[in-house]
Amino acid sequence: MAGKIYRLSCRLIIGVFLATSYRTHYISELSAEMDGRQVVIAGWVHEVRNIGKIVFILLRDHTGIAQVMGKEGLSSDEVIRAMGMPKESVVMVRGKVRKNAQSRAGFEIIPSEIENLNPLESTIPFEVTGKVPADMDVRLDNRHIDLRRLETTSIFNIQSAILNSFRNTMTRNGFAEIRTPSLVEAATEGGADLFHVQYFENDAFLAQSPQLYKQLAVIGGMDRVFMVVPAFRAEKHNTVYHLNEVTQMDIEMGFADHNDAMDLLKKTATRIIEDVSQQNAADLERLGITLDTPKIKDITYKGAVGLLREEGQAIEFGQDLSREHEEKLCGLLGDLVLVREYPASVRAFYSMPNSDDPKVCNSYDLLYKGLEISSGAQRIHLPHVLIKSMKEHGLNPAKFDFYLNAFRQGAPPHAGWSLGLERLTMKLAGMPNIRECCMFPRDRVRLKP
Ligand code: AMO
Repeated sequence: MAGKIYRLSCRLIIGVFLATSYRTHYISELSAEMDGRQVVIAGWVHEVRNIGKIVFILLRDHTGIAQVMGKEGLSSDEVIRAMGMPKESVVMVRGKVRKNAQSRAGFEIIPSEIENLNPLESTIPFEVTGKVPADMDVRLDNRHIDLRRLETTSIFNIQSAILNSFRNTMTRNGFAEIRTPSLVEAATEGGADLFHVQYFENDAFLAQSPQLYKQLAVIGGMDRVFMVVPAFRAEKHNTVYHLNEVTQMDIEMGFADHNDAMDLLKKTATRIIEDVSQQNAADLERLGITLDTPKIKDITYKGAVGLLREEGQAIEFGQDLSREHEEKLCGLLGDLVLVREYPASVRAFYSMPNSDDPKVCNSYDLLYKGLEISSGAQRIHLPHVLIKSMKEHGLNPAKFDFYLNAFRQGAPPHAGWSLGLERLTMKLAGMPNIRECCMFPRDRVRLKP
């Protein structure tokens, strides 16, 4: 990796706005064509190399690594002082770009000044260079150091591009971004997986999703809304696919059914994959990922059960799909699979029963590379059907008075879905563990940093 300059990532579009008092350029903006140009770069000492007569620092910012020669420009005292700086010292380098065909990037920096901006007072807990691989828990305990690894930066560049693509697609399709509360009085998804909070004299919970609120916005006439929100799941799982605080990218649309929402989900998922593969080419390359945009295969839950049984999997109609089933379906059908019309018993209470087959509801999940990344449904908009479904799901309708009342006051048919940001990042960045794709993950045992 020494001396390698990475291509500009999608975040760095117009250099002129990015200069600060401490730098004129990001490292990825430098090139051999700038031979002779005075520049100021800033970042961390990645490595100090002393090869006989040649001494140099590899300076790293979040865009790449540059070779700063220690032999010329500075006096020998200054060189020695600079070379004595431990790895990960935070420095600013003034100097001149010099074309050098022998350097991997085709140029190097001849420094006139190397300033240590804040001398290290404590040792760095692991090697940022990756020469000595660090355990994931050690990296997560020291996330501010882990983020200095260019691979980690790439994961979050990809995540940023996903969010951007989602927001752009929604805005282009006439959706308005809204905020919904995280403190709620009752479960938004049903079930017992709730974090309890003492809310002054009352009990409250952290929202499992923005579900009820996005529906209220549509009933309120906003028609097309989207949101990016934290969702809190008190699930006791300890798997590589579950977090206890996730980020959901949700939408809800009025005067629409499940088919309309599924069409938009397919369009959005495809668009995100295309955008990431175009805009994050350098990040994907750094992570060793090749992305293609797969065609989406549709299958009903019933069809999926039949297919899985043919393949010798033990599954009965009425059972939810397991992780193994999801992996198998993607193996059989392709990277992107939309499974539709699940049995009502395995779906949330607000899912609309199917008019042709009351055993199933107008719900769907999108699987990507063997993992559920999204789920959604047409919602029940008829109050008497909603009350019946709540009772069948073991919920007390009295707890949902604000929600139920809305359905008695002119609620249009509506539908929506939610994409899990960290799961999607995980699959696009090719990470085996979801914790890698959440900057500060919350799991069964992790509550800091
Ligand atoms: P659901 O509960 O399926 O649906 O959540 C939507 C998406 O969020 C992600 N997700 C998770 N990711 C990691 N760890 C978890 N514990 C976790 N829980 C959920 C998944 C999932 O597909 N209200 C509905 C959506 C809707 O119908 O609009 C809901 O929240 O990627």
